[in-house]
Amino acid sequence: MKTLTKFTITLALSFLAVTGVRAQDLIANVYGREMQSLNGKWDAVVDLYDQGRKNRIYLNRKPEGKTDFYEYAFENGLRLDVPSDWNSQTPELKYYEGTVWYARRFDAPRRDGRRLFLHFGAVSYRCRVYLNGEEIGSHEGGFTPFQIEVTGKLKPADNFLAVEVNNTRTPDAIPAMAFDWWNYGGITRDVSLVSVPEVFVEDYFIRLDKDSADRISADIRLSGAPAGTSVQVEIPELKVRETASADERGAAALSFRVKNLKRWSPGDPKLYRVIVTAGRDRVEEMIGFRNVRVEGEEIYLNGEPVFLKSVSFHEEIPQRMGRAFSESDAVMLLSEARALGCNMIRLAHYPQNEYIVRLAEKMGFMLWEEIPIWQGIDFANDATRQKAGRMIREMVGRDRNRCALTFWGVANETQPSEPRNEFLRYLISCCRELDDTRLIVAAFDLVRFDRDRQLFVMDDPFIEALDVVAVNKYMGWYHPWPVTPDKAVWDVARGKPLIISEFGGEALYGQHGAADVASSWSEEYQEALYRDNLRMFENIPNLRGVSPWILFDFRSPFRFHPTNQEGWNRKGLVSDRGYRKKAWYLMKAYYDKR
Ligand code: GCB
Repeated sequence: MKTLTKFTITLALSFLAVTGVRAQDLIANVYGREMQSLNGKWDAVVDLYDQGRKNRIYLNRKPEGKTDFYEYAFENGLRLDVPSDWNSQTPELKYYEGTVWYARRFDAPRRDGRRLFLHFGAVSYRCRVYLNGEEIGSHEGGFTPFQIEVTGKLKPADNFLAVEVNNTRTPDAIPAMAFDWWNYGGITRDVSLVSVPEVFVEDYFIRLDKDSADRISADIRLSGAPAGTSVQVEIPELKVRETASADERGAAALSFRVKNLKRWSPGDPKLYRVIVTAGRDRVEEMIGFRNVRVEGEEIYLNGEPVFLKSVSFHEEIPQRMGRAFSESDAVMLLSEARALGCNMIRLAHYPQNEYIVRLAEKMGFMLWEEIPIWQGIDFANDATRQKAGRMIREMVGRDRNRCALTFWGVANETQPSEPRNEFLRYLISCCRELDDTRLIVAAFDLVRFDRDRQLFVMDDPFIEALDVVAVNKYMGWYHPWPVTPDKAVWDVARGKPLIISEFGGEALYGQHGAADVASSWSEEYQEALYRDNLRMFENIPNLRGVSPWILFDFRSPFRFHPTNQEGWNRKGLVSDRGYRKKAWYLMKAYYDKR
């Protein structure tokens, strides 16, 4: 009995230790804090048979006696760049799905009165983190950040940090077993050691109230602060300096009116310097203010109806055949979207790195952000639901101060079922709990042509739970036209705004051929298909935005054709080498006219 109790306690404690990291609330605006970058070359060990944990290689032991030996060493072996995926760094890892250990050493000179957190922008897909031989946390989900407090755990010099990263696809994961993009593994985003005072501003949510052009609300959460600690919010340009006291949980709320506020919009992406102070902590960042709402079939931005001229891209630099991770990568992706004339980006199909989100906001793109609930998700699995809830909270928590964020996407191409409905309702409630100012959207692929009514229709009662309905529809590519495009009339989700969140078809850049045969994979066919779809859009009365699939050709194991695809999805308006295809010019002309 005693043993059992001890065992239970040990188990519970180890569970706590492992999940402790998950419970860590995110520190808002990590890039606005004092931090030491841990990016750079890390040592790496490829662990195909998952032997590393059993052999405790994170201890990085060296032989001491004559008969002492260890069958590993981190030094003098593979070196991998962090951040980056591993697949693009050496040919042997191109298709690798499994475990890779990363390790590096770093110094952390002692400073009294500071708390320290390891911050990972993203690790794909799951990981365990070990510091100086001790497991300190774990995380699942390849596209959202996490942090682990390491106060008191660091030595002034030569700390050994090891990360066990695994990107094996599993049925209970998000995404699950198959998805139409590359399964990049690795420490794919920035790693840093964040330093804050003992009492610090852990999180804040500062926004314009949903229905007011001049009332700002600020919810602030302090860490380590006694009740009554004073919190201050300043917006110098608006002559705002407001204070409040934190309660016993460290929470403080403010609500105040401002004069002469210029609201953020794609045409004028105005941002204000906002400073939050509490005790010795002071954090600042650029924040914009705007109103978004839906009424009937209209989407309003700052009280004006808006049409979404969107495009999607993956977090990938096609020319490098690897994940995008830096600010200059963000410049490349977003410049091409700007050239196309877009006012919005659908960040497909997962939260992309903060450089992209922050630069998009500065450049004036509205954003749709989603977690990878992409077909094939195990909706009946409670553990998967919990995972999705955590993921969506991490996404909303990271980006809710970005006014460019207009839509939280909860799903892409799901089939109706009660477990699905319950799962998605849960995700919506997670979003709304953290943020009641955005619109909730999901993309469906269920639209069909009703021959009796001669109309495109969709039956999925779940749309009632959404602010905006989105449809992926590949007319002319996956679906033959049942009528000519001018007669293709839609009666879908009437009463709500509708977005065509994907449409298009594949073309190999530089391949020319018949404009009327998909199998030619020609630029001419893709261009004709775009022309037809744009014609059909005139017959969708509640259409409030379109988002072609996709800006760039992207790598995908779904795509086997040996000459036309070679492992690439060729639906890009721009080729893998960065050349614009004919359809790009048509889309550009359409956006210029709207
Ligand atoms: C879709 C998916 C997208 C795919 C695309 C395609 O409906 O949402 O992720 O890449 O179709 O090219 O088939």
